[in-house]
Amino acid sequence: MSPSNHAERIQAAYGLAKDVYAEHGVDTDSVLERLSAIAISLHCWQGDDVGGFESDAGLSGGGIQATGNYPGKARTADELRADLAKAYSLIPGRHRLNLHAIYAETAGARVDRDALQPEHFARWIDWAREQSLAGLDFNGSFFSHPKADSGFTLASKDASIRKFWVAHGIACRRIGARMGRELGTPCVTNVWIPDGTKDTPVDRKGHRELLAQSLDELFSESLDSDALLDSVESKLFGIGSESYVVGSHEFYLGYALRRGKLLCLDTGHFHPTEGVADKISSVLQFLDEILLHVSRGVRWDSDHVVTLSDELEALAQEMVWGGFLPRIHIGLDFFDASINRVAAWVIGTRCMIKALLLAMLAPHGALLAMENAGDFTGRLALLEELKTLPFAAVWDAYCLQQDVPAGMAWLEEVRAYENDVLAKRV
Ligand code: RNT
Ligand code: ZN
Repeated sequence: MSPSNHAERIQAAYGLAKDVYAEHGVDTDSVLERLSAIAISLHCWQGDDVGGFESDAGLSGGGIQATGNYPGKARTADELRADLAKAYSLIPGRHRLNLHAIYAETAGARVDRDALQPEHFARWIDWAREQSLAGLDFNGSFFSHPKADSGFTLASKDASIRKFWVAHGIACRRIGARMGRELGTPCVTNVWIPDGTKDTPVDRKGHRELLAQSLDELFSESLDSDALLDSVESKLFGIGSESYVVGSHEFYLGYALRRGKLLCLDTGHFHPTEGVADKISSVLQFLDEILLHVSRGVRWDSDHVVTLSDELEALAQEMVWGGFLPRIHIGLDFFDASINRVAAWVIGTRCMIKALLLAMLAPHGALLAMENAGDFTGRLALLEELKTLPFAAVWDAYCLQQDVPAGMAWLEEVRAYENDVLAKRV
């Protein structure tokens, strides 16, 4: 089919779909306009398996693991930027980039984590501007480092280890603040540490007291919230920290509440049947804002590429139906090294956007009226009806409107990029 026929077919299908949704009281044009204002923060680390550019060693320690050896991973910051640019060009809307400290550019000089400066991210900031990204977010990298080899960082019983990582956290906040100031949108700067133990400890309390102290020192410098938002990320367990994780959910929920920080909820960091969707309207009763790390755990916190699963739909429904979008920073956190990495970004991000679109296309007012009237039969019937409304036509129209490939067409572009660029990285 010629491109113009293709576009015509999408427009025609959209016209019909628009009528169907209108019958349910939903204005698809205004939904698409609102959808285009939602920025997702793409995690840079899908592009190189969380390796960073400090050394050739790549990911080590920290209890997180990228598995697979698909060819073509980014080896330099320039390669990573090229891959990201390709991914952004295939994703509808204007989005953000989430960086980690290990992606610093130090012009060949060895700069340890405690000495990182905003200058080491100048090229990323310039590039974000060139690409008209919606903003940058940032993370301290408290893993893949000799000073994290004991399994403890901010909660270590060794004062010199804690001091080093506190200094890293302080450096990262300054970097985040610079990003936020330069781009005119607050940089969410996240702290996740791997601290924990393989086997049952006899002192759980000591490390938690130390973590609270270290965090207080790390956050002691007051920086403008127009430039920087701090978040803290909990975890249930990791490889090598199966029995005890210092920064548990309760720890950080309490810390975020008491200290006015953002809580980061990673969808892989809870028991497998525990849904993060249900937590949103609970924690947002008491917290101003949260950060999400949207991931897909398969049997464990495996960080698979996000797909359009029931869990993802539930997450989007809670954000949209609860009116919480202005208070939620949506970040992605997955890393699959067994498939084309650009495709992984594109699939995961497009699925996140699809889930938001689906939630926005639902006649929530009508559902709520039924629920409030005790009409649970009607609620169930309508919820199921919504699943087979012509969503794909609206999605394709959105892609067309945003000037990115509709349907599967994006994959051809990724395949061409693989042939021309990725396959040559040997
Ligand atoms: C680890 C956390 C953390 C990392 C990234 C690289 O379990 O989810 O967010 O995945 O920061
Ligand atoms: Zn995470």
